[in-house]
Order: sequence, then structure tokens, then C-alpha cells
Amino acid sequence: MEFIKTPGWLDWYAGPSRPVFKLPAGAVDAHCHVFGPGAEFPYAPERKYTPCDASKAQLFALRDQLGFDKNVIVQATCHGADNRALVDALLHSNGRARGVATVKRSVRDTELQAMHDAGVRGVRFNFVKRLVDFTPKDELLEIAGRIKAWGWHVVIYFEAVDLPELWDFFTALPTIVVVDHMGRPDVSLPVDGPQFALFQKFMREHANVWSKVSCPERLSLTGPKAVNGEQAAYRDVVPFARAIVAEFPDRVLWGTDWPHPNLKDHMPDDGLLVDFIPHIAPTAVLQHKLLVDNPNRLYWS
Ligand code: 0GY
Repeated sequence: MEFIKTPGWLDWYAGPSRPVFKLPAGAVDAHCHVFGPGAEFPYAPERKYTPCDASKAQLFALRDQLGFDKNVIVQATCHGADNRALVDALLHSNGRARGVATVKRSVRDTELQAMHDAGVRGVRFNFVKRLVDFTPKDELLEIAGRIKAWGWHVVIYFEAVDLPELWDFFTALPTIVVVDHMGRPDVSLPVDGPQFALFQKFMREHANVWSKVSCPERLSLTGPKAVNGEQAAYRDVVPFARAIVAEFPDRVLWGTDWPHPNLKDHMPDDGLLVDFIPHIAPTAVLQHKLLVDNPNRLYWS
């Protein structure tokens, strides 16, 4: 099948720089995706965008170029609940990738077991309205209850303005809960203002809640962008991510978000994104927890 990329969509950055920041041994890129290739793994009919292809081989080449040891591959909405591209990537990773899938209530236990054997360790619930249609909360709670039996966790993706409304549902989840991209704060608001305070309270009051401190390229409003050798990119996001890493050092993860779905303004150089890490995790101890200890504990133990 032939797929035509959504107009305005930027392709991932070819030939990323080698990071200046040297990643510690065992570092995990804990948020990235594979897209297709569409000819082999067709995109879902219900998708809200059509991406450019981004294969497992290209992801593993990026891993090696940047100096990561392993990947956590997260099912992207353009593949819906068809996890074949994800599972194929896991099976070809030599144990160096784990996955987060999207499943429906109709998923069978044998399918969950097969995904577990391939390396899936979580499911993703997406509440970003431009990406997915609404799924009833009772269906999601039922799925969460079932995947708990495999020792999996739930990854949630939402925007900060929606946290108050989603609070009761999120706090009822019976597993570890990993938040994508710090719950997408509006970084034009003060880091010590009420919007981000609610997210910090969410983590403070619930020891099962973790956060990815990733995606500055999506959250930043004033840059500078991670292109042309910029070593201090996305300065407006730094205080937010730094606060979360400092307060919850044992419950944070970091990922590139390659191949960066839905970016229309600029495409970051992934090498320079890695150089963002020491700005938010300024000590070797924090870097080791963020990049090595936490993801290995959650996905490989
Ligand atoms: C991300 C962010 C986005 C998209 C998806 O699954 C997806 O389509 O995750 C986004 O558009 O903000 O985490 O990659």
C-alpha cells in the first residue's frame, strides 16, 4: 500500500551529530517510535496523521550513533492498536529493546503473552485529542487491571490543561504510571505557578507515578532550537525538567522521541537533543539514575 505523508510534516533529521555529552554505559533511549515502513506494516485506517517511514534498522543505527545501549519503543497512534511493527522491532533487537503497546479491551490473553515474550512491558493510554478518539475510561481501567497480571505498567499522554479532569482516573490506575513529556506543561507559565504545581503534586502524592522529562523540542516556545551545533537548546523547558529530575530522581526517564511525529516548525538534531540532558540532570549521579538505573529497573528487571 502507498501512503502519502501528512502535508507540512517534517522528516527526521538525517546524519545527526555525535553528542558532546558522553552517555553513561547502559543508557536507554526510553521514548522512541518506529513507523512502518508502510509497505510492510500499514498505517492504521483510524490514524490522525500519516508519518514518513522510520524503520527499526534506522532506529538501531541512531541508537548506535548517539551512544545509547537500548531502546524503549512506544506504539505511535498512526499504527492504532496494530502492534506488528513494534513487535517486529523488538524481536529483531537482540534483547536491546522493550516496548509499550496499544491494546483494546478485545485483546486476548494469548496475544498479551506473545507481546510479553517479545518484550512489551506496558500499554499506552493517549488523551491528546488531536491524536486519538476518546476511549471510555471503564475500558481503560479494565485493560489496566488485566495487564497488571503481567507486571506491565501504563504510560499516559495528556496535556496539562486536562490534568484536573483526568486526575481521578489517573490516580485509580493500579500499576506504575509513566507520564509522557511531563504532562505537556505550558512553559510560558511560571515553573512555580499553579499549572505545574498540580503536576508536581500528582507525582508527590502518588509514589507509583513516573515522568519522562523528554520532548523539549515540542514544549519549547522560545528555543533556541537544537540545530546548527546549539549547545544550550530549549532554555525555556530546562527549569521544568530540572525541577522534576531534582525532586524525583528515581522516577524519571528520558527519550529522544525519534522520529519526532507531528513536528512542522523544525526538526531537532538528535545529537544536540542528547546534549540537552546535562542541563536538566546536572550531576553524574542524576544522569546515571535518569539514563541507566531507572529505565533498566522498569524495563529489564
Ligand atoms: C510523541 C508525541 C506525539 C505523537 C505520538 O503516538 C503518537 O502519535 O506520540 C505528538 O504528536 O505529540 O510522544 O511522540
